[in-house]
Amino acid sequence: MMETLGRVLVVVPTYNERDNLPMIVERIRTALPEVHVLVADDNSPDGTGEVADGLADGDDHVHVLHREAKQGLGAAYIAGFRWGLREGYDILVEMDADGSHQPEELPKLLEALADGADLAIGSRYVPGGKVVNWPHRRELLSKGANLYTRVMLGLPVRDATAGFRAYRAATLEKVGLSGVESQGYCFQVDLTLRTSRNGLRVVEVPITFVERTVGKSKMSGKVMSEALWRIGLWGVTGLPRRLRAGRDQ
Ligand SMILES: Nc1nc2c(ncn2[C@@H]2O[C@H](COP(=O)(O)OP(=O)(O)O)[C@@H](O)[C@H]2O)c(=O)[nH]1
Ligand SMILES: [Mg+2]
Repeated sequence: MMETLGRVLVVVPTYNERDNLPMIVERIRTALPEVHVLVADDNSPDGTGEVADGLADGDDHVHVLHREAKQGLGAAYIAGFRWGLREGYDILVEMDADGSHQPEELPKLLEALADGADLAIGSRYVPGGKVVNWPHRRELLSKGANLYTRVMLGLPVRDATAGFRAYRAATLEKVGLSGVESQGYCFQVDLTLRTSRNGLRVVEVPITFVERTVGKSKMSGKVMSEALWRIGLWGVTGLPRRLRAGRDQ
């Protein structure tokens, strides 16, 4: 499968993940020894960047992108994707550093790409998908965000906010990253919408999301309010298109 897919880069964004990073890099490298890893660190005060440098020193499959300051998950991914596209990778994967996304499930996502998907989403909300150890209110927030997204945008995706995904380089090139303004977690919805609107094939693969046991979540009020207003705005500006599409059916 890996021969048909080409070179794979797993982008791992980090902010204060010093105690998680060695574990996740080790698990990625063991699950799929061919893939490369890019840590995109926002100058974490806890020294995650130096930990990443140490890992890269001992392994030519590990790379580090040092960013100046905390600018959000979306901004870190855009910088990581740009780096990967420039370096000629064929597949770009998103994965959290905290162990919530299990590297052992990555082959399933890559298989979906090998079977013809342009974007494979590791989904918690399709049959077979699961969430382990999330507090009730966090699960409600995630399900509410997905419901809001579906109502606003009419996307045929159950888990549009998911952060465990694999893109073909060609998908990102077609979609274009220069117009993406989302800084926080709504970046995930933004790229799902752009991929779908470009007529590309989005496939959801069931995964088990396991809540972190080490470190703290970076979910914040700022992240939530950005998602709320941006998704609302995309919903309103995309309405004429949805009405036209409905009439043409
Ligand atoms: N570089 C960077 N990484 C971030 C930022 N915000 C979150 N992350 C990383 O994104 C991943 C998911 O964040 P997390 O806090 O676990 O979110 P949650 O799982 O939704 O609670 C983790 O690897 C974080 O370190 C950011 O502003 N910049
Ligand atoms: Mg997490």
